[in-house]
Amino acid sequence: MHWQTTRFRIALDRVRVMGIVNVTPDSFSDGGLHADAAEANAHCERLLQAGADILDIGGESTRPGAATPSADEEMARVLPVLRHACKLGVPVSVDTSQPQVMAAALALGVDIVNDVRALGRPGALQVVAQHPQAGVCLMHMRGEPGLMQSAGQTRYEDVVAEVVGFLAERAQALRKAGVAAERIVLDPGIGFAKLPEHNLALLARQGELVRLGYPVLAGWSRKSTLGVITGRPVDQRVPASVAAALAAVMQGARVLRVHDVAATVDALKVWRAAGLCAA
Ligand code: HH2
Repeated sequence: MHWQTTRFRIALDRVRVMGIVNVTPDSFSDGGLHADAAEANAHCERLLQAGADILDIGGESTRPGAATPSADEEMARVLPVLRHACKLGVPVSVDTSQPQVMAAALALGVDIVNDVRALGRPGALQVVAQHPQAGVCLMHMRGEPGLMQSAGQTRYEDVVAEVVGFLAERAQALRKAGVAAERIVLDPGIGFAKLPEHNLALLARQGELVRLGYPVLAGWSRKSTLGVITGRPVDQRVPASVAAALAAVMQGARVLRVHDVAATVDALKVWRAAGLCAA
């Protein structure tokens, strides 16, 4: 199994760690820490030293209630950092939902479009489909971040069936538009319009998503469900995040989107050494 992207064909026989670089003033766990380009560039390099396989760079916070930046504002945040990251020799992903930002990032040579709205904004799918081989991560969410945790958006009959059905449809729409299956990765969207019990059901039954045949990306890092389970604030969720990441691997995830790269890489090394799975 592999993930075809602009410059790299990423082998997924080994679990890959995607390090998060939030170039935002307001992200839920690290808002403002890497908000200027020089600091974000330095963070990219730190994550690579810690063992990240992929860098995921975003300029919009999707925490509940965060303000949506304009495309121009988002581009001013991320393009300088993407330009720098593309010189570092690893696959680079842009975390965005705006077609204009996707197009500008792909013009720079960025490898992957990671969209929490699964290319749902008008024009987004076309931007990715027109590119010959950029990778794409399609994530499940309902509504918009501002209101996604409201009661209407978190009511599910069967959350796993709905998420799997939604992602299957989105992947099919991309395939119809000419995007090869090997370019597509799916993500259940932990914490996006979901209560803790929904996130935990998606972990327990992640196999149903894996069975669609696309690689699965899991994003549990520092999320609030881990705070609910452990009673810990966001800056004390590293052990819980690593445990959740390993549980996701056990359930078939091949890419882990994380803030705490070194801790995750160490945990994967122990799993590999023990021969527990093809991690
Ligand atoms: N989670 C966040 C952002 N982007 N992309 C994917 N594919 N999967 C995720 O689970 C995911 C994501 C939220 O985390 P973070 O980037 O740390 O926070 P913020 O959105 O506040 O910047």
